[in-house]
Amino acid sequence: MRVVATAGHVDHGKSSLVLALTGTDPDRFPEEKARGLTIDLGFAFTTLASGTEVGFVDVPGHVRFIKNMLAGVGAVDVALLVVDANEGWMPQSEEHLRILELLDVRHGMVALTKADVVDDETLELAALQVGEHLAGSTLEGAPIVMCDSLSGRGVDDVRATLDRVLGEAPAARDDGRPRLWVDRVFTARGAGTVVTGTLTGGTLSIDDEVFAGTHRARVRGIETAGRNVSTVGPGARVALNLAGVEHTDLSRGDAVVRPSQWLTPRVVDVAMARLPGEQIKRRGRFQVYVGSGEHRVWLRVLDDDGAFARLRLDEPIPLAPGDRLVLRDTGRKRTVAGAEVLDVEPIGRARDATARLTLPLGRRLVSSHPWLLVDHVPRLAGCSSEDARSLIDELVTMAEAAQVAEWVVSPAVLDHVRAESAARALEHHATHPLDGGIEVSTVARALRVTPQQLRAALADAPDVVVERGLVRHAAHHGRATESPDATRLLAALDATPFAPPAPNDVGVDHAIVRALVREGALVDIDNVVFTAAALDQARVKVIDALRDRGTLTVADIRDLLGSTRKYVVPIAGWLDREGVTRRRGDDRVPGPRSGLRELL
Ligand SMILES: Nc1nc2c(ncn2[C@@H]2O[C@H](COP(=O)(O)OP(=O)(O)OP(=O)(O)O)[C@@H](O)[C@H]2O)c(=O)[nH]1
Ligand SMILES: [Mg+2]
Repeated sequence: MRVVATAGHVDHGKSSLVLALTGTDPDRFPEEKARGLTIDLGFAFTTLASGTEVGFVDVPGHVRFIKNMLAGVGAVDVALLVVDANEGWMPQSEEHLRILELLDVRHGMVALTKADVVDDETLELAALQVGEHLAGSTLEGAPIVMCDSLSGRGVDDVRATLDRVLGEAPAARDDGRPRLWVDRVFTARGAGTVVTGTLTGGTLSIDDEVFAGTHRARVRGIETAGRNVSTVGPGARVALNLAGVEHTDLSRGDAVVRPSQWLTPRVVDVAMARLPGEQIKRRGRFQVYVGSGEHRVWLRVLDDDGAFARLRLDEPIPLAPGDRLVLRDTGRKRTVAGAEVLDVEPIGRARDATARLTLPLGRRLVSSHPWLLVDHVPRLAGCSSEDARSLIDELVTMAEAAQVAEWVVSPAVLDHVRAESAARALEHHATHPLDGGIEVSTVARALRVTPQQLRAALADAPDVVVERGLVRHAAHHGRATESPDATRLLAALDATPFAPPAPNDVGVDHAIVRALVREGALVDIDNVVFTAAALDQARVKVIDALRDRGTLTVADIRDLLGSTRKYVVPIAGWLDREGVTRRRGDDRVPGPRSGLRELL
């Protein structure tokens, strides 16, 4: 299905043409029928010769209802511009064309209606005049077809031309991120809440969990062109039956989206497209039209040329880069500008924003998000996951970003983190030569990154290593054993291994003792420090003696090691804990780890 919106000045015959094309009068309200004036959006369907199904959104032409016109065209990319051949180009012909242009509608046709009330010459002149007005717009060169909607003359030509235009217009994009801008909300007997709208960006299916406005809901039923379906793709007129939300909770302008696929910003940075001759205050209130909605915004121009602005919305709505907005000056009741959303998560001060907004999307995201989560890219870029992947790959290929674990970072950020980590590690090694390095969490905090980010950044860093939760410089080994103090201490202890002097008496700092204990060169047993080698020797001597004698007393061990009780009591306790010996009364017998299985 394709969706086509009408456009054009009041009374030029939009609704009559939709009726002639579809057999459905799009004017739904008695008041509209009575006055012959469209007030609100109307909807109708038909199938063209090619088999293309078309959903029409018929908009009002009267300037008083421009808000409804904007709601109708917000999600549509093909237009049927209607011009009365007799009256010719009128103010809302112009304004509607400008609006279509600001919304970047690039496909469409013109129907010159009421061909029956003018002579051929007037008709030809009208066509020429319309062609001139289209020149330079996004609809330049669009086909112009004359018709009389009352008698039906030329209506087949309109159909055939529309069929051709739709065939040439690209199909609605499917980015896997459906968004339905709600244009009607009502309750249907036995069904509950129903919303209708134009679906873009992706597919919706029955049972999908969605956000409707700010409410969680579930899709209970889907109707399109009068048929119940279980799933519907982008570029269609859709009615959704929603469970879990009251119709009073929703209104025109809300969007139905899948959870967590969209950011719902209150502040967005945009590129401005001012209409010719319109001036825009540097700061001020405007009405902004997005999708099917009208919102109040506070606008602040960001640069001297007025090319960029920051908009503060009065309520959050799901937006993404590329979304088009229309700005109207409420005081002067005029459409003054369009805007294209560039940044849905503006970070930093407004006056710094311009430099970034001139960058292409990928580089812009990397520069505004120092640690950009890969999974966050579709929301920030307004694209599918596949397109996000290509965007990142391209940045990496162009050396404009690197991917570390699940993040995309600029080379500058990565270099900074690596260089700072190396510098901090070196600094730490200088003051704590015995430490293996500096805690990951300490460095992370100092560099304002998470420990996970730091680890990821350092994983392939050439001169920094992360080991046992510590960041160390690759050139630093941090082995206390290799320091002169350590060598001196170990030599002093080895001189009388089973009656070692206290490290204090050797004049060695306690920090070195701790480091050596950590590295396994020393063992601290109840505040008596032995070398690991001494304890190994003690183990061997005790096992040998047990093999000969079966049991040993503390006094036996003392004699065996040529030491005193002061040292032997801790050694015996250590042997027990190691499982080399086991206590039996005052005796030691072989323990489970003595290797003396025959004596156990
Ligand atoms: N003779 C003639 N009259 C037409 C034709 N098309 C529309 N009309 C008449 O023009 C008047 C306005 O037609 P509508 O279709 O309501 O015009 P509209 O553009 O929908 O008007 P709004 O929605 O209010 O902007 C009606 O009285 C129609 O009967 C046509 O091709 N020939
Ligand atoms: Mg109408």
